[in-house]
Amino acid sequence: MQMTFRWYGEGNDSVTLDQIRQIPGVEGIVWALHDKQPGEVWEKDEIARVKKQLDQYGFNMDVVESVNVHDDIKIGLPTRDKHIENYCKTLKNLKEFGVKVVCYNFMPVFDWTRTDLFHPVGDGSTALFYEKNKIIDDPQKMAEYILEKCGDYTMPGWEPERMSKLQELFDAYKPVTKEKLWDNLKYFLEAIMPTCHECDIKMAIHPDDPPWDIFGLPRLLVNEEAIDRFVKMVDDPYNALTLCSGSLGADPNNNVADIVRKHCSRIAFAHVRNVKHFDNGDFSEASHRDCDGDTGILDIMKAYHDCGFDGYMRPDHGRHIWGEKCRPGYGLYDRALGIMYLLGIWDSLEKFDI
Ligand code: DNO
Repeated sequence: MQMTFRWYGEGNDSVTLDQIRQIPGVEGIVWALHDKQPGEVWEKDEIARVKKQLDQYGFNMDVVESVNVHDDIKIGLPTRDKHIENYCKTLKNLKEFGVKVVCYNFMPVFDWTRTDLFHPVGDGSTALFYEKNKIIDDPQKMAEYILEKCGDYTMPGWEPERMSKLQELFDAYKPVTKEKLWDNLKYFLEAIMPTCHECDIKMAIHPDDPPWDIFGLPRLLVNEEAIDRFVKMVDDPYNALTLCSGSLGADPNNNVADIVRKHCSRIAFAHVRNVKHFDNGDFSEASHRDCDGDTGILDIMKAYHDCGFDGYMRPDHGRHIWGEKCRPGYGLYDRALGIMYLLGIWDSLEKFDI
């Protein structure tokens, strides 16, 4: 397993590479060109600039999160082929810099969705929170809230340019049923697989977060059955998974450790995050410590270890602690604590025969 840490880039993150270097065990930075719109080609000189920054600290740039997929591809419009061609150009440019895994998602309109980005946990810290009753019929209000709370930082998937055309986007997705979305995902993957082979880059899909339909939009990667379907649909080692324990774990019916055991060979990238459920269907994100949530962090780490997982891993969202001002879920302190917890489990599993 190789431990990594997500960083949004110079001038775009409250956390610095210098700080990340001081967290034990981090080998690589999970990065992206966050100013790129979905569909734009990532040019070599732009990638080289990031590489130079990471090189100074000895970090690898093996994992990109995300190269976002253009809505035309998800909707299945005739213009998708042009966007797929651009996607392949980006993959070829990334290959020049040794990138091995590209994390992406296939969620319509929104990326991950929460109703409160700074919900009090009760101990003075705050965490991302999902209140089921708030996600019913007003996506515009939701988008405005997210954009306002993010302040100067643009959240990937919530780009103000896209959010300003929300109604248009919803209209464009109207004919896209769940089955159509599956077809469009298959079309995309089959079109890019030859380039992935040529470039030795695994495409690692991120599950839908939360793992159910929202605002009437279909969502695909929501449970074990859907993941079974996904890996069989394009049965190729380069068609891989970003297994996000927090996304899948938001549904108490999902057993993430079981999914790890079943699909470990197809998991290229592991996001480890803990979630606490409430009886009414709400959930809150929690510290990485097993007993602080319901995701089964210990079982998940044991499953990865038992399977000999040799992919990339990162702590996922943290709480906001010690007064830190940061991107929602992406501060330094709680994610650094998370890494130490995950490495503590991993090192113990390595050393003792448990
Ligand atoms: C949430 C992230 C996601 C992820 C995208 C991948 O914090 O894990 O936003 O980066 O869904 O495209």
